[in-house]
Amino acid sequence: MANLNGTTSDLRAKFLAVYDVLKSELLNDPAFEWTEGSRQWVERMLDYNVPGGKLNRGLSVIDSYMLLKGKDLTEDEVFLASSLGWCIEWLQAYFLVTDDIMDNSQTRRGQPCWYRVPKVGMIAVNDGILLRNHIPRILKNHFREKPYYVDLLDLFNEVEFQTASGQMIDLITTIEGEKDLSKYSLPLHRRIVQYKTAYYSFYLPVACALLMAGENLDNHVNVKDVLIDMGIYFQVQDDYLDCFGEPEKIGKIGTDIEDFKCSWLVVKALELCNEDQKKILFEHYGKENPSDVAKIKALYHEINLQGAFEEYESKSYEKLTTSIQAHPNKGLQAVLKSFLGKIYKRQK
Ligand code: GPP
Ligand code: MG
Ligand code: MG
Ligand code: MG
Repeated sequence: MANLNGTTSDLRAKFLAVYDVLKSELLNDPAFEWTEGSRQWVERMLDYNVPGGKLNRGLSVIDSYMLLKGKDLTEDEVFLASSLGWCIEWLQAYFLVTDDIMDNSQTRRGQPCWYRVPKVGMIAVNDGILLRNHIPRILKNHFREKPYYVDLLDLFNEVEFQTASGQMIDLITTIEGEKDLSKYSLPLHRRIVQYKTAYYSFYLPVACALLMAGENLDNHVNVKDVLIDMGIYFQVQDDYLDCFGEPEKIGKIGTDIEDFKCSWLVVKALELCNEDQKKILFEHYGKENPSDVAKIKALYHEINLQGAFEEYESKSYEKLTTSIQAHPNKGLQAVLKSFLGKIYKRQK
């Protein structure tokens, strides 16, 4: 039976079962002399940070691989596609654990950010490094003999580099003493979110499925382009939800206004504001004080940013649908459509 995500509940259960297998292999990694304490630490850290999200990225690898093959997968193929899916969830856990420190965030997935858990603190930095190191270990355990092994390693390395570069430009626009709203623009926003979000969240799952299907990634540049555009739309939604989403639903409390982020909302606000409203923006954006944040939020309501977002959302949907329909390969069309269906008008 297909659930709202278009993934069968059976497949979701199989995917979750693979997490236990991978975790157990990592907790018995022969390259380290485990003790009771170290094993307990890593197990708790993994359970806290890896499986608790929407799992969209991970499940998409299985979905996409199935649509590319055009027939049911063998048990072995489901296991392998799930393992790659989990590698992306591990990558995501590594990014989120460290991003929450950099963004000074409070909560994630409805619980305190890992670094805010008592006795964790800055050990979370090393946990992030461990999460990142688990990925090539999982790949080595299950893909070493595959003809596409080198391409997989290269793919994860490229995408991690792109994400860290995007994160770098996300962060350096907020440097204390250099805060300047007039440098914020739609092209700068696009550059940040393309790199920090789109490659790892949208291109990576499909690229993993393409490699499993024996494809050469160089032949799929147009699929990549559509996925990048979808990823940009996804991060605009994330920026919108940071301010207008319900923390109970999105599982996190927004920090973009306090952090002086180059969010889609502030870029759009700069476009819509009159001179007086711009003064409010320049005076109160990027301050910790709740009364400054409240002034920015009131201004966002006054200029109907929600309406501007809804317009952006339907225009993006139309554009993406048109690009998907222009794609010659039916299997890939189905992959892209399934992705778009999962995120259109998301509330979390
Ligand atoms: C999302 O930004 C981007 C990431 C989580 C990538 C982080 C990359 C690193 C190399 C650490 P965000 O801060 O808007 O996400 P969220 O709203 O979930 O905190
Ligand atoms: Mg961030
Ligand atoms: Mg963040
Ligand atoms: Mg965000």
